[in-house]
Amino acid sequence: MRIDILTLFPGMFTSPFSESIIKRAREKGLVELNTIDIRDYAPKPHRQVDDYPFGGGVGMVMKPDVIGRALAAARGPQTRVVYMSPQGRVLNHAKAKELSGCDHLLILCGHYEGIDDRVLAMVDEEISIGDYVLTGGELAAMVLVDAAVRFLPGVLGDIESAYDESFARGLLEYPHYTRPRECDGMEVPEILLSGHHENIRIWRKKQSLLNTLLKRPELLLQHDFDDEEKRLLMEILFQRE
Ligand code: 21W
Repeated sequence: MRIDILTLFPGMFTSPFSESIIKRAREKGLVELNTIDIRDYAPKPHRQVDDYPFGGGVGMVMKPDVIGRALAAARGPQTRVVYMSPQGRVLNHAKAKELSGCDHLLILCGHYEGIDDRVLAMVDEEISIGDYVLTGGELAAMVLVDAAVRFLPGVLGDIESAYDESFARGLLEYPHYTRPRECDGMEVPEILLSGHHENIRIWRKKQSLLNTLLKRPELLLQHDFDDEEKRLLMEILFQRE
């Protein structure tokens, strides 16, 4: 997979993409990551990338002609163009997975107060990372890249990818414990020490449901319950064992 990021601040991406799992994925050739400086497509001598808003108002607006040239130069025959925007659909597991299937992803980051609205006609979709205001699209693009790259085959080890089925299943994870058995007076649940794998599996499934009910109840509304989950949820709700 190739990912190109169009930004006025390519330097922001240097260390996040040179550490840990993303670094390893690049070294293995699983993803090719490039940043493209939008300013390279602004005409000399001033290299102006933004201008005053028509109709007046505060702040500057990024110029559509400059962005258009940068997009055109980076676009290939199979390119998916995403614009990071607070007005986009909010990123989730399914969208990250979908984008990880693209051959070529081109991500546009805005900065300053915004971008000329005609740029929307040049992109496939707008994606937000949540309902809060950032200073630009760069951090959001890093979040999207991180979430997508970890879906690429070979990026995560066998163990790490086995953990992954939590959001895929639409529930939160069950709680994890390691040594010591007692920490600050808090014990590891007895069942995890029992060696009874089937009971542990069921306990974890129930904890996963309980966790979701308590922390993210809205996830349950969309969840497709299997029979065992229905039974365990009944046990939780009606205190039956
Ligand atoms: C913040 C851009 C506010 C536009 C004209 C004058 C990308 C983001 C961003 C930003 C405005 C994402 C205006 C969650 C985010 C991003 C920078 C609005 C008003 N127009 N996901 N003033 N939150 N943010 N401009 O902020 O680019 S994805």
